Amino acid sequence: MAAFPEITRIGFEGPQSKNPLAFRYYNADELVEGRTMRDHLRFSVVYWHTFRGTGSDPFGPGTAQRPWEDGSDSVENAQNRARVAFEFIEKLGAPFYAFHDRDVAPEGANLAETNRNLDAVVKVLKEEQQRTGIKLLWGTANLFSNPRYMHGAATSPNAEAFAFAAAQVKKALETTKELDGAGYVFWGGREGYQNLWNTDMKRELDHLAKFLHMAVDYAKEIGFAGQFYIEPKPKEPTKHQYDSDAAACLNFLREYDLLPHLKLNLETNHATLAGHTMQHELEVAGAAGALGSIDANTGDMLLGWDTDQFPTDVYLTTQCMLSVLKYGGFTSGGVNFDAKVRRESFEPIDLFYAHIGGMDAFARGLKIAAAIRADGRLEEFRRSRYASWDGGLGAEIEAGKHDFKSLEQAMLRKGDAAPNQSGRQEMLENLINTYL
Ligand code: XLS
Ligand code: NI
Ligand code: NI
Repeated sequence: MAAFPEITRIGFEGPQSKNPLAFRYYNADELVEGRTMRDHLRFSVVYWHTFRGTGSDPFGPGTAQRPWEDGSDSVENAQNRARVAFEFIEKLGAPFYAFHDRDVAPEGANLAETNRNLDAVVKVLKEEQQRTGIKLLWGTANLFSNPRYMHGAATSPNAEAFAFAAAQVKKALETTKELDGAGYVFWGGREGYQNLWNTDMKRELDHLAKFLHMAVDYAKEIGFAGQFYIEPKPKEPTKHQYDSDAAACLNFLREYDLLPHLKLNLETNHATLAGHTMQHELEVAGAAGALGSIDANTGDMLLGWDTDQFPTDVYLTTQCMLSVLKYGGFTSGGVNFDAKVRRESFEPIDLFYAHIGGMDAFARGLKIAAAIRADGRLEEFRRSRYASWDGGLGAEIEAGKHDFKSLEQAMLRKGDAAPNQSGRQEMLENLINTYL
């Protein structure tokens, strides 16, 4: 029996449509800069929020109505849920999904049983992928919910917690390969600290690097060619997460010779928790050649935690897509909705409204970004702002023809630097608004 009998397939009806169950901007086959919107955006539905979220919060239990759930933690229920998930993703028209090992299958009494449970559900996921053509954007392991990971996983002071996490990631990599996943994500759930009195930070970071190297080596061994990502987040659940922002991740990866193996999976709400904009994080990653994928969501300025709301702000999605296009577009990555419906939006149909809104916001962002690029005035302003580096002294400095002494000579001769030009922030903000 269908879980969403009232929905056939969400279609594109154009901006004039008044149908809340239709796309007004996301037109999968439409070409933007010579590439389909489907291929530009590579939308992905997350299993954890969309199919495991209950609507609970720290102040009360779940509210979500999910009539297909039988209320048990059985493998059968998990297999049925997997079929429902694919019904949803297919009707929505998203080409990808993403999951943690523990989202899809229940834990057993021990590791062996847990692995068997996972295999039993992965069998269904594989069938459903084949039936629908929906692909796995990335897999990951949940190394943060089980109490064994209370002090962290790869950074735990308990060596056997590290070992268990290694076994879990080994299996998750095998599973991701089995499902032909395009990538694999490390989000350091509890890889951080609550206080430094009990923490050997250097040793924990060494362990984290060792863990990631083991993952890279094992992927090579089994022939998993998907892209690895690390997902920055500054805090929550720990006070300080080691992967705190894009720059901290890049520094860590560089220090431990991991940069060739991992790109970044950037999440909007994590960026803002870090005190940055998503645009900042995208530019930091892009400049390092490490912009891999995005977890598309948004926080709430008036709530201080990772609220994981669906992104609907076109200004935000325009910024995201400008950076993504600037750095050549997604290859293995995509726009992964790491977002959840609000506790008050408890009906199954709300899952459709939420994803339609996010997809349309990104489709608009893509089209606006492409228009800004085609128009060229923004880029031309930015380029001309650096004109002093294109010839004369600037070009000589860039070419390595100067040192402090020669520059002192040049400025002694001139007496002062050339006058500055206006940054024109307001003019540029006005320009951006003309495209919206
Ligand atoms: C949590 C993270 C998590 C990762 C995957 O805040 O966003 O959902 O994306 O482990
Ligand atoms: Ni995320
Ligand atoms: Ni998050």
